[in-house]
Amino acid sequence: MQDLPKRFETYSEARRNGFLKIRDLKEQAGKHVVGVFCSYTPVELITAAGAVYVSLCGSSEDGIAEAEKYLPNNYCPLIKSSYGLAVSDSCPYFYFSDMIVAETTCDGKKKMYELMGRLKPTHVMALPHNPSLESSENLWLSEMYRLKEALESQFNVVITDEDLKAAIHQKNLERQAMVKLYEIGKLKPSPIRGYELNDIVSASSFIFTGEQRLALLEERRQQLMSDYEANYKGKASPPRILITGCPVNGVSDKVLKEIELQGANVVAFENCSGPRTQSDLVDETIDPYKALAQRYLGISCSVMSPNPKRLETLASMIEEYQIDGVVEVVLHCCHTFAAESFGVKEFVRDKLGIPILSITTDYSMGDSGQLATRIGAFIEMLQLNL
Ligand code: BJ8
Repeated sequence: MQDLPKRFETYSEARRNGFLKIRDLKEQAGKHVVGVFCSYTPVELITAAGAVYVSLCGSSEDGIAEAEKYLPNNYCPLIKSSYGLAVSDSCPYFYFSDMIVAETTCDGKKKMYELMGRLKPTHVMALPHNPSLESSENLWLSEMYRLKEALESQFNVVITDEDLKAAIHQKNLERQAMVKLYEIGKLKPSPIRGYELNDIVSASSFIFTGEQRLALLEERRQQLMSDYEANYKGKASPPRILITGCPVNGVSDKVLKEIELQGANVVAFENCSGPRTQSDLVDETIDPYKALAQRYLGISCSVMSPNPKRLETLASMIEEYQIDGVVEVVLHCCHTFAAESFGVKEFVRDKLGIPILSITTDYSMGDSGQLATRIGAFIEMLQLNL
């Protein structure tokens, strides 16, 4: 087992150190590595195949210029960054990946995966888009079996039901630990900045064993609880912000950090950095493949249509986290989140009566001044309302 880091590393530290860990896992422990891009990936199957998984989502401008040689300019920055880093051999995690597991989520990603298949063995799961249909669940169940076969054939292993059940159990424990960490944000005032919380969640994807992830998440949660009791309890809370929309790793400095620099606190995430992707467990009492199919089809990303669960989740999180304002982040050219923006604003502002700021942005810093002005005005308005 690798040495446990003494504390939770920052995202950039974890990303840098993770590269050495993954090299050792491959070269010394003989582990296979699977690159993944999305919360819909049933990672338990990868673990059950004896492999480790690593997120390959691009979160910086690096790679975008390279990607534009192959993909249209008007693609979302997450897709361009991910592909650009892969095709230019600039991402060590892509380099060490033996196989990519991806899904037909948005149009941009699924067409990008066709090109990625030229670089590495790429297994694309056919994700159905209407989660309420019985036929969707049947299709998604058959995709679980197809992934099992692909992993078995790629790595020359057999995935037993026992292996899979053990992987499901371990991942459920991690999800529960992650949700308990997110729920620190329910404390008022919260003892953690949203910028750091997002950093912890992102950094945890560069810890490659479930036991280590679990131990560090629990340790950080206990530190935060002690900090709350000693330094925060009974004090006034700054305006409490919920983030919704696209993944924010590539814009965290100019959005999350800026919100907190200007005096508010990001306490909740209704996106892929938050409990949306963690709170539902995989049912350990039924057939493991059926349980995986049901659980993963229940994720309320905007690639689903219709997607009523997102609004239900927003309503319950706004109440549970005592939210004063919502900031919606849409990455340029992300059609699914952009199209849901109208309904999200209507629901949050008109139905729930909560102010909402909608931001459309990309990974460049060119609009950071303009965003700072808009965020500042929004927070000032929230402060007046408190
Ligand atoms: S489950 S949010 S990780 S699809 S931002 S690439 S949707 S054009 S990242 Fe996502 Fe899975 Fe959904 Fe989460 Fe396309 Fe939009 Fe870009 Fe996106």
